[in-house]
This record gives sequence, structure tokens and C-alpha cells, in this order.
Amino acid sequence: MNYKIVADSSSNLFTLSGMPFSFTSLKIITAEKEYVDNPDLDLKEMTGNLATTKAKTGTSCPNVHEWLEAFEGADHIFAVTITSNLSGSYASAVQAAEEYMNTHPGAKVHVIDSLSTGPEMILLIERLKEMIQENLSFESIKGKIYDYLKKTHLLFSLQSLTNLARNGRVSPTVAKVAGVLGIRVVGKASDEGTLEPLHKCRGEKKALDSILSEMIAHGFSGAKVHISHCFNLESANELKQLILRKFPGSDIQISKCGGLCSYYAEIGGLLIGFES
Ligand code: X90
Repeated sequence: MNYKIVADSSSNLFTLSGMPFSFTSLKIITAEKEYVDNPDLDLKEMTGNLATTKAKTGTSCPNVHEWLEAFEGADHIFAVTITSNLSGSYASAVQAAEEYMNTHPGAKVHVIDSLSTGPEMILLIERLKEMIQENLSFESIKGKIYDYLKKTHLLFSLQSLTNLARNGRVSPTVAKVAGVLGIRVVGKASDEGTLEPLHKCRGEKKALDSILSEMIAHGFSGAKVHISHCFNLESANELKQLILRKFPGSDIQISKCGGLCSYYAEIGGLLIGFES
């Protein structure tokens, strides 16, 4: 059996040790060019360019062909996508899975709608890897990953929701609040896989406190956490220390946002995936 995990680039994960892994790229589109979300993407240049452009910008999800290419080389595949409620990535992955199984007799592909993105997808990918390494059957992993998904959550803190609002992923009223200098919108991925604003916080310190309170309110008690940041390592580290002071045994990883998450979370944004 030839296992592989595949995820779209919204997970911000481009390599995975100890397990065959591929990613499919979302794209960030401006009037002048198309940025492909991969490790070579110059995020400084992209965010700089986005900050000055007046023209409309947007994103697009991986197509069926790109998913098919990413599946190649394996016959037992788990694919993890960004929430199907905000992107077409899940739909193209499902179509690709059907095609792949038709053209590769005996192959199994299962696509998981994370109903989330970024670091919560990383938690799912790491759990899939553990279960594959424990030699659990494909069917049993398929069942258990949804139990795990019930125990994982995503919170975010955003300084600007401009790109989310311009692309219809959040209401303009919510976006206006974050437009005020110094205000952070702290929110979560809802059960339906949409953005749910929870608090308006004045200043970074209050936003970080509010994230920790929300983590606790959602059942966090010192398990795994993954923080992805968009040019805000300082706050990611501060949040890590804040969590560790309260829950010294927590397993906390920090990573950078890739292209897609940087486009929507914008500079200063934090995404926090955690287990309850
Ligand atoms: O298909 C596409 O073009 C991609 C569209 C993605 C839209 C939303 C991306 C959100 C990225 C922002 C904060 C976390 C929100 C969590 C919601 C489930 C990150």
C-alpha cells in the first residue's frame, strides 16, 4: 500500500517529514500578475504590491487537473481542503478523486473538507500521518479523522478584513470594524466553515488575551496548538508564552502563512488551530 497525504496550499504546509506529501496551489490574482502559492512565492513582494494596488484582486482554487497531478504515485490517498463554504477547492478535489479512482483501479482517495483552513488543516494532516504510521486501515482512518475534526478548532485575529470583504467572504459591516486603527477582530471558523467574528479588541495585548479565553471556552486544556502568522512572529511568540504560562505542557508550533492565508489574513494576522 502506497499512502500519500495531499492538501491545498491554504494549510501553509509545503513539506511533511516521514510521509509522502504533495500540495496543490491556490492562486492570488492581481491586475498585473498571478501569484502561485508555493514555497518560492515572494510574500514581501506580494503583500507590498497588494497594499498599493487600487485594482480588483482575488484568488482561485486548484483545479481538477492539479489535484489529479498531486495524487500521482500513490494508491491510498487522503486529501485535505480549505472549507467548502468559502472555496471551490473541495469540489475540485472530490471530482479529481472520482476520476483518479476510475483511471487507477484499486486506488482509494478520500477528500476531507476541513471546514477550516491553515493551522487546523495542519493538525488534521499530522493526525492522518500518525494513523497511517500506526498501520490503521484506510476505512478506519476515514472514520476516526472526523472524530478528530470535532476536537479541533480555528481562531483568528485580524487587523484588516479588506480582502475578505472585497471577495465576498465576510460582510462589509464586519470588515469596517477592523478598518479602525488598532482594532483586531477575533473570531473563529464556525461549524459550517464560515468566518464568525466574536470580539472587537483594542490593541494586540487584548486580542491575545481574548484568543486564550476563547481557546479555554472551546475546551482547550493544554494539548496541541499550531499558530500561523502573517508577518507577525512577535505576537505568535507572545501568544505561545501566554498559553504556556497557563498550560505549561502544551505542544505549540509556529509557522508562517503562505500566499493564500497571507492574502486573506493580511499583515499582522494570526491563525490558531488547537485541540480541545
Ligand atoms: O477558492 C478560493 O479562491 C479561496 C478562497 C478562500 C477564502 C477564505 C480564506 C480565509 C483565510 C482568514 C481567516 C480565517 C478564516 C477561517 C474561516 C473558516 C484566512
